[in-house]
Amino acid sequence: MEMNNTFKIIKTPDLFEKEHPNPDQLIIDFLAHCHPSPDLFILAIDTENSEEEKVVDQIKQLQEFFGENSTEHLVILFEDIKRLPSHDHLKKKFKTRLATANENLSVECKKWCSDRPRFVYDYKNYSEDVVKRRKAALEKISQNGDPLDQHGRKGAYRVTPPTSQDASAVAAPGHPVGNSVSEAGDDIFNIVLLGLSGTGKSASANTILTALGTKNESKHLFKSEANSMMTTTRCEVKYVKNSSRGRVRLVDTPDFLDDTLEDAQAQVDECKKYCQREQCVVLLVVQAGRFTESERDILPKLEDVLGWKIREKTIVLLTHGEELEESLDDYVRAQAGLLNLVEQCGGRYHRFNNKSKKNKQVRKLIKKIPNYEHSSQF
Ligand SMILES: Nc1nc2c(ncn2[C@@H]2O[C@H](COP(=O)(O)OP(=O)(O)O)[C@@H](O)[C@H]2O)c(=O)[nH]1
Ligand SMILES: [Mg+2]
Repeated sequence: MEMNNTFKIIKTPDLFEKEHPNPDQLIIDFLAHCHPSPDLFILAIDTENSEEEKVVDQIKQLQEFFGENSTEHLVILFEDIKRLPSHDHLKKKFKTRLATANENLSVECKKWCSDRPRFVYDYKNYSEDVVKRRKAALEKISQNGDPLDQHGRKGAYRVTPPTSQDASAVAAPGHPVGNSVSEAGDDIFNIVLLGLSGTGKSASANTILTALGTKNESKHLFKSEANSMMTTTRCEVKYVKNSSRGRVRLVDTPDFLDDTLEDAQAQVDECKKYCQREQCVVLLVVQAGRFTESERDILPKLEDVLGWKIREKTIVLLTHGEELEESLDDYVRAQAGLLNLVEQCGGRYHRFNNKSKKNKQVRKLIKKIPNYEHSSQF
């Protein structure tokens, strides 16, 4: 960030870390450190991970975090660019720059910063207010001598004090993004779970996580409890890579129709980011055997709250499926309110038994996702 011809360098932790417990916090911290906007992004790529599709994957993730035009303010730094002539077309495709790490880097960075208009982050994904509050909190922490930023604790940001020697640079780490091959457009498919408290949203998210994720990914489950109090009070996100095809983002949510939900608007805003994506399915979770009066008009109520017609992308997911004595079809048909809900969702419904470890129920669910055959992730 330019401050009277001085520069601040921010070395980020791994922004692409799939198992980070709170990926949004990583990005908010990043934005807080370089508020109002970073001037230059540096994506450092090591030779081992310089295959084109891995590089493209990271570029696209940066675009997802910081907007399409962020690549115009990006320098991709290779250990030796001369050995990678095939990457040259990336310059044109993403309007970005490629460079080799060398001792001229600081001078080069200055030049790169000065030869185009400033990058302006649009604060679409995260509100500027949240970022400013985080900025104030980080400043307080660093004044109090907390080692968070100063000593580069693993997973933390490292910020060099402003200096006129250094070039203005905000460095994104060159970290391999697994083996996922990126397809055209956004390569993440979003599965958003909505519904009343206690219906089994978190448990269902865990069933999917366990079926699709690697052993490691399935270790970090959503919190799901038999508790009449709301267990999930914030939107929570976890990623699974789902073999080598692409990533799936699971979004667990609190009960948006509960009047006692704190910070409700912020939670709704967070959720909207995911369910408004093209690549998205909403699972409207209902407990089988306990369809309540208040769930009769749950769909229009949720659409009202979210300001978005989710029904085209919604599957009604009936949990506690093992408790049904009749067939699922019979059960749905026998209840006018439930049948109406299912019909509003294009007739899509599915049964889950979250106490079962069988992956088949997840595979069958995925086949019911509208246009699932066009989703490269499955
Ligand atoms: N037997 C059974 N219990 C379930 C099922 N799904 C969820 N539960 C239980 O229902 C309770 C509430 O689930 P939770 O996922 O926390 O609901 P949420 O508030 O919608 O996230 C937990 O005790 C779960 O173990 C299911 O399919 N079968
Ligand atoms: Mg929950």
